[in-house]
Amino acid sequence: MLRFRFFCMALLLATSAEALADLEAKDARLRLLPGNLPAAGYFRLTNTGTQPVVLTGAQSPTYAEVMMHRSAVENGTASMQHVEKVEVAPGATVNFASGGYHLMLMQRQRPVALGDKVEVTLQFADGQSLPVTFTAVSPAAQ
Ligand SMILES: [Cu+2]
Repeated sequence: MLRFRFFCMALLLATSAEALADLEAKDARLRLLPGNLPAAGYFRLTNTGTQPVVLTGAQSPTYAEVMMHRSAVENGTASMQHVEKVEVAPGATVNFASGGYHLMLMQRQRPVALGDKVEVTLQFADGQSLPVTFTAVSPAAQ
C-alpha cells in the first residue's frame, strides 16, 4: 500500500513537471505606481503544449492580493474588469499589456524599488503553477 502511494506521488510529480514545460512566461515586468497605488503586472504567456491551459490567478509574497483584470474602452470611457480566467490555446500567446489583460497587485508587503525582482506565481485551472520573476519598472513604462 505504501509502495503504491509512493508510486502515485512520483507519477504525479512527473506529470506536473512535464506540463510545466509547456508554459512559458516572457518579458515579465511590474509597472509601479506612486504611493500605495496597485502595481500592474505585464507579461507574455505562451502555451507550447498540445492542450489548452486556463490561467485562473496569481499570488505573490510581495503583494497580499493579486487580481486579473482587463482594461477596456467603451464609448470613450476606460474601465477595468475583474477576470476569472484566461484560456490559452495550444500554440497561442496571450499578451498581458497596458490597455488589455493585466495583473493588479495590491497591498504591498515591503517597499519595491525600480529594478527590484518580484516573484509571482501564476496559477492554472488544472492545479499547476508557474513561478515568474517580474522586474519593477517605472510608471512611464508600457
Ligand atoms: Cu487593473
